[in-house]
Amino acid sequence: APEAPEEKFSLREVLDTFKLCLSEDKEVYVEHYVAGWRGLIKFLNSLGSVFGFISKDAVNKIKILVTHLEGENSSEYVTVQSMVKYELENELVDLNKRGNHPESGCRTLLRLHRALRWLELFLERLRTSGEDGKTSVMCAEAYNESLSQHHPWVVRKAAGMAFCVLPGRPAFFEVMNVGTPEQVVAMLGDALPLISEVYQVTEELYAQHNLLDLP
Ligand code: 1PX
Repeated sequence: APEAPEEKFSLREVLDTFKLCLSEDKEVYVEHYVAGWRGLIKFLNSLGSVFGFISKDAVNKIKILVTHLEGENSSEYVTVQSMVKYELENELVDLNKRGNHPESGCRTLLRLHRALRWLELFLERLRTSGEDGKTSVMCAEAYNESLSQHHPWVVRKAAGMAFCVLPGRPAFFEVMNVGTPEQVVAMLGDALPLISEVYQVTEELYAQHNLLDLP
């Protein structure tokens, strides 16, 4: 086959982006967090249009964060820590019910943060699965343990239907474009602690400020 003009996209590079997310003093850079999600969405889109409703929502969330990142107060949005501080001090977050700030950075990032927990659980299952492991089951279990708790019935139903058409483990590993199954497993082993740390740091920050249930 002729050489593709653009290098084929590998999930390794995407997960590597999460390495860049944490600063030395454990602050989370919004820019790299967003970049990580962009790559994941690209991967999701390559799995087919059934996942369109999922990627559409994620793309919307990313757009909101980019608007903050590039807006007139961009310097307040460098890290998740500075964003939380800035938005809380300036009353830019709807804390108890939806109101004037449906697009706050805090509530928007929280949605991706919850999805990051799903990703962590799913990747851990993929990493430890056997050759005949079912991606749809791994995905559903990870979802039920995390994100689903924040979703209404219709969304859970639609998500469940989408999971059913996930490719099997071999094809799934193939699209990841990382190499042999052994290399995929090794790559996941490297990437997971990073994703997990980004998740933990964000989780603690949100817990400290009572932001885990933002409407
Ligand atoms: C090797 C594995 C890599 C897989 C990469 C897949 C990337 C998945 C990206 C999922 C991003 C999902 C963001 C969802 C944010 C959310 O929860 N939004 C809901 C709440 O938002 P609101 O503004 O209303 O408060 C919103 O209602 C969501 C609607 C869309 C349905 C979300 C279903 C999420 C399922 C996640 C699992 C993805 C399955 C991918 C299979 C590989």
